[in-house]
Amino acid sequence: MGAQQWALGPWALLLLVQLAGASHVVHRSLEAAAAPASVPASIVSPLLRTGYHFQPPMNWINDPNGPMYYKGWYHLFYQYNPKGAVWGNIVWAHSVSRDLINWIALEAAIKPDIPSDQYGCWSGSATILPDGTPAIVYTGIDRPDINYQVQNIAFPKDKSDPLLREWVKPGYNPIIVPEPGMNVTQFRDPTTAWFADGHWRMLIGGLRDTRGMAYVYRSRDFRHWVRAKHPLHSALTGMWECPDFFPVPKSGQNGLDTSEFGDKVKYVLKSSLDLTRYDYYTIGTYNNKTERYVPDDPNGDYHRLRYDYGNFYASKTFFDPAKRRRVLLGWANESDSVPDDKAKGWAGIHAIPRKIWLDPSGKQLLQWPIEEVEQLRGKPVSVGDKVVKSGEHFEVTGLGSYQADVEVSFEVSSLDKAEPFDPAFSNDAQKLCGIKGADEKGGVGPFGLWVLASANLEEKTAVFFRVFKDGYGKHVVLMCTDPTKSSLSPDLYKPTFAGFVDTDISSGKISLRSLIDRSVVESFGARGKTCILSRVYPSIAIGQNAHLYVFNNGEADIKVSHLTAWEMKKPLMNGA
Ligand code: DQQ
Repeated sequence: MGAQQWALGPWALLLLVQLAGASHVVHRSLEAAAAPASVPASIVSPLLRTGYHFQPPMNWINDPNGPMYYKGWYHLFYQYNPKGAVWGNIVWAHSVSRDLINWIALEAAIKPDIPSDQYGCWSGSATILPDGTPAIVYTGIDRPDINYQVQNIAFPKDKSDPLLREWVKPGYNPIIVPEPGMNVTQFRDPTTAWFADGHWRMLIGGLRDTRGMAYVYRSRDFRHWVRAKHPLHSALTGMWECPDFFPVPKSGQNGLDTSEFGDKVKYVLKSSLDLTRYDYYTIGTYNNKTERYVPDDPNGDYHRLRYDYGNFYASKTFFDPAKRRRVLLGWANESDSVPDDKAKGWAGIHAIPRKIWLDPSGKQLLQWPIEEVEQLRGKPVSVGDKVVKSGEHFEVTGLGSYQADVEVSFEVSSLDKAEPFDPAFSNDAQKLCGIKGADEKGGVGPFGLWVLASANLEEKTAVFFRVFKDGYGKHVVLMCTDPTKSSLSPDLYKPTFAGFVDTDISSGKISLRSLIDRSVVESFGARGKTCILSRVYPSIAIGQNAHLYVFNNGEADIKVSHLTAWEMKKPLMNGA
């Protein structure tokens, strides 16, 4: 597969094929886009550009790279095409922030300018060395004909500059090259390094035949690196892009520095699967003497757990020493067409940074939008103790819900009507949700939110739960985002996304939070147990024409115990 292809992902590829030759894009002015609700807007409407999710003023972005905290500033680098809204000409663009929400764009930090990165500066990570110096290790492409991949290092030119504006690449680059016999075009994305037993270690993603690999490299001086005999872990999954490996405390919500060890710690290994374009993780134990990582769940390698069951890829975490938390950043691609992206002049956003920690069960991570996003909340609109009977819905008014944060607690009147669960779907929430979408009447659910909905409900994106009962009397909770009715615009990829929610619903209670941002719906079920990010492009329900509803398409009544919704302000966003 060519680089351009994997950067786009299978659905964009599908669209590309379908759209070859199509020229359907009409650029509309802001006023036209805000025209009466009966006039559908083009998806290139500026009203569909996100308001508070991370993005540069224009052009293509993909993976977050090298996030770190340095001298009071958060630094975020990201894969960026300075020349257009499609993948290519990749540099490390650079933005800084005091709070991970308001961003200032700086000059690109790492650009192709040495022989070992002259055809591209691909993904990588930052490590803060013991004397406080940040080191960036990234993948360089050094041949024009094939994507031959080597690893390079860069350091700040001036460590006293808290904004780290300039980076230098020592003459001894590259620091790691693939060995004979290795797949040289599938060898990339070094992780943050960790230190133990007198050695630094870092992982590099790779592929051996069809086996995805996390190669371990060791160094005493951070300059000379030697591959450990065994990979940290591998599985028959295809290429592992952007591996991430970090410790989490067994209890509590704090994060840990990547070099912390001990009995009170578990480890998380994440790989971004090139074949599916989703980020999967396992939780396990790591022995830094044998250099082995063993997932707790013997079936973990079959990739049961995902950070996000929607559009979220090539993510990376970092330890934030200022708030002692681990923060997760991820890329969400567009799900419109390439011609549309070119007409818009931009493509790609990052999810709202999420704090992550281990669920008390030890079986999964929990995720929650960082608290700093709450500074964008305007006046709250609240609803309490409202019953939504079978087949009914109500509108939440009093805010511009096209750019909003909504938190809702539901209570199901009775679980008796839960539909039987077909175990054939145990590993395929997405298929189940595709069959039983938001409009398919159920027993307990579907209930949830219709967001970015038009007044006549012709357009709407449903974010909802549906409860089943398995053969052992246990309830199975499904969380879905159904965008099949999200837009009247043609040529959009509109998959239903879904994940199971490992929660005890016997009390009937479950919560949902959705961050709505014009063309993004980023949702957190059961306080961060299951997350789904979707890109949607309404043609009517945009700007002030977007409405927010609570709906219940199940037989059992549900109650909204509390709902609070806030219109969200726009932060500083890289000068856009
Ligand atoms: N994106 C980068 C690669 C990485 C991929 C290139 C993942 O380094 O494997 O832009 O999206």
